[in-house]
Amino acid sequence: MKSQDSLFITLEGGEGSGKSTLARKLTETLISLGYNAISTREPGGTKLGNQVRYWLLNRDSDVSLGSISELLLFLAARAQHIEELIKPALDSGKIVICDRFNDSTIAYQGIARGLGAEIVENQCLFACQGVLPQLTLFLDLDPRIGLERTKKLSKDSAKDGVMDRIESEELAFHDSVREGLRWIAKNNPNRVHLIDASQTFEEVLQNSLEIILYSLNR
Ligand code: T5A
Repeated sequence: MKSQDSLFITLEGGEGSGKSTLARKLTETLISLGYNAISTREPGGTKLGNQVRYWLLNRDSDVSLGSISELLLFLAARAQHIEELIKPALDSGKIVICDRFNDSTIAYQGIARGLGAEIVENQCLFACQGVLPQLTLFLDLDPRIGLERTKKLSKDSAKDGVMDRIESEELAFHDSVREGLRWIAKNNPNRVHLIDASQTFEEVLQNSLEIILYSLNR
């Protein structure tokens, strides 16, 4: 195993932009190169996070959810995720790759739901207690392509093409998420790297690895 400093990496992007596939492959590749890396996702990563994920995403859940409750549930899952998994992993020198984090909350709840980017960012900072990503890969993709990929994936996995509560929002909502993520990338050029997710998966992986290895060897 290489001696390394910890690195907190987040993957951001719209539905079906390839984050989960990339998180898996990046972790495998970094481990094969001798790095100590783990991947996790939001909402999720802990028992509480997985329960909250069900309330947030499952369309069969009979829990009704307003925008503010939705925001606070994402943040409750995040606070627990940081305390239970992310901070201990970083403290022990690991590379942590997290599929979605604060930028998703700012883009989905702050911008697309209209709660306000600044107020949501402040709530995120409170939930994170100083644990923030050093590097973010933003997989930028037209939501029309991403949603098609997601539909195909859920068909193939016998979910019969059923979309979750947020995936099934209107296209205008997903366009607004993309604009929100682009705005965040523009305002955080040192942290956020935009990757064209319409390329082949191999190209996306190669671009991502180059950015991560550069950051690790700096
Ligand atoms: N959310 C989340 C909020 O509203 N606020 C928040 O604060 C947070 C944290 C999470 C939902 O919650 C919302 C956002 C989401 O709506 P989720 O199921 O975790 O729900 O949703 P996603 O993260 O969007 O997961 P998806 O699986 O839909 O998308 P991914 O992970 O981006 O895509 P992936 O890797 O599963 O790929 C989809 C398909 O495309 C193929 C893959 O093989 C797969 O079949 N693929 C490619 N095909 C062609 N070219 C490429 N380059 C490809 N890369 C992958």
